[in-house]
Amino acid sequence: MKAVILAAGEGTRMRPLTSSRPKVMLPVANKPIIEYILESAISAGIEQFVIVTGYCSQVIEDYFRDGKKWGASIEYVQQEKARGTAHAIEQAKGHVDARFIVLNGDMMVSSKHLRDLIKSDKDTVLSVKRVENPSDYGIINIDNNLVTEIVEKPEKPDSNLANAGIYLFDEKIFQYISMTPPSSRGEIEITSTLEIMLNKGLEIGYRKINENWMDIGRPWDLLNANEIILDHVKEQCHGTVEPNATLHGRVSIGKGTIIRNGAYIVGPVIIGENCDIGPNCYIRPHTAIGNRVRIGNAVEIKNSIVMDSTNIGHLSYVGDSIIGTGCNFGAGTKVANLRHDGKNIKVTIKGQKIDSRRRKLGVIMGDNVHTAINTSINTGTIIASGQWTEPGEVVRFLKE
Ligand code: TTP
Repeated sequence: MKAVILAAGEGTRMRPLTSSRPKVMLPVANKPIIEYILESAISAGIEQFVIVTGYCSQVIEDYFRDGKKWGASIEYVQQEKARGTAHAIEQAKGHVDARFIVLNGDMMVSSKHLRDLIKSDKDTVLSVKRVENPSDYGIINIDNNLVTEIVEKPEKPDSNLANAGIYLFDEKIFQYISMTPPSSRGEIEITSTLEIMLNKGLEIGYRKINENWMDIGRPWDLLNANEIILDHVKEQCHGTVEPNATLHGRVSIGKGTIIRNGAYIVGPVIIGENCDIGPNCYIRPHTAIGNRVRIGNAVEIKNSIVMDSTNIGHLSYVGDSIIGTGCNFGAGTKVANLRHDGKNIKVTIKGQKIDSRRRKLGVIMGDNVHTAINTSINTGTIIASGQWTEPGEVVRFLKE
């Protein structure tokens, strides 16, 4: 059986992290989100993939190429414009067999669930996950082992089973996709297609996900996923650790990386290749540092994702933050990650203040940002790619 992975969306809610890459290529514990899905599907026995690409498609193709490195074969189809999930699936027509699975490229799921899904005897099956905040999801109502209704983000949900973005289809789906009109947000959505099928009396089955499932839509979801994945990181060292550096717990160190004296690292932490860490820095749990990163003297960093080729050279604090590629922190740059009143941190996403449901959240920084000395960054601030700050500047909420 083949799997279709939907990876054409930009991930507008992730801006500015998606300024040079699609959402599915954002790193969690130093690997793109989509790689976890691919690996789960491969463990479930799937060897052939169709990846639907669009926004920044080259980034995906350059990384996965023909898939051989993963023991799989990957074909790419283009969705010219992100016109919706059903429209994305339609691009795979002619590239799949009679039965196939579809996976959103921006979530994580276990191979066990995929193995169970593949075994289903129904032609159309949705994966559902019990969630605490059903109003944020497409909610599935059920009766007698069948789906009866799909309601997008209901104000008063009748169930807490969310559509997990993982489906089993047969070729009939293309016929119903071609009948699907654009939704109120102008997209040809697979949930609208499924509603048409329900109205026509077709049976849609569902399968509950009993293991971990993560939907990664907003920047802080990356931090939540990073924490969960790093909890299973393997302790390994392919670099050099100077004799007076201290490593506690599980720390993974990549090839060509040097950990200098006085560095104090408490795992779970992953550090990529060719990094220069220390002397005298403090790296705390749940931190993922990409390749060619410099973390210098008197820098403390915790629970953060730092992407490739970024320098945090001296006297800085970075907590609960996501830092893009090629950034440079001036000496003394500090990131606030906790409000005085301890309330949840809100972030402005597409012009709206959204509760991140996190008490601790620092900065979401795009690529190639340069902060000048003594820059102070407030909680939940977004800094657009390519921005520079003035010495002593205080950055609040949004810098574009
Ligand atoms: P969404 O999260 O609904 O959309 P998005 O990735 O564009 O993100 P945002 O809402 O922040 O702009 O997409 C779910 C999955 O489907 C995701 O893996 C991207 C993929 N997708 C496509 O491949 N084509 C599309 O036209 C759309 C809308 C999504």
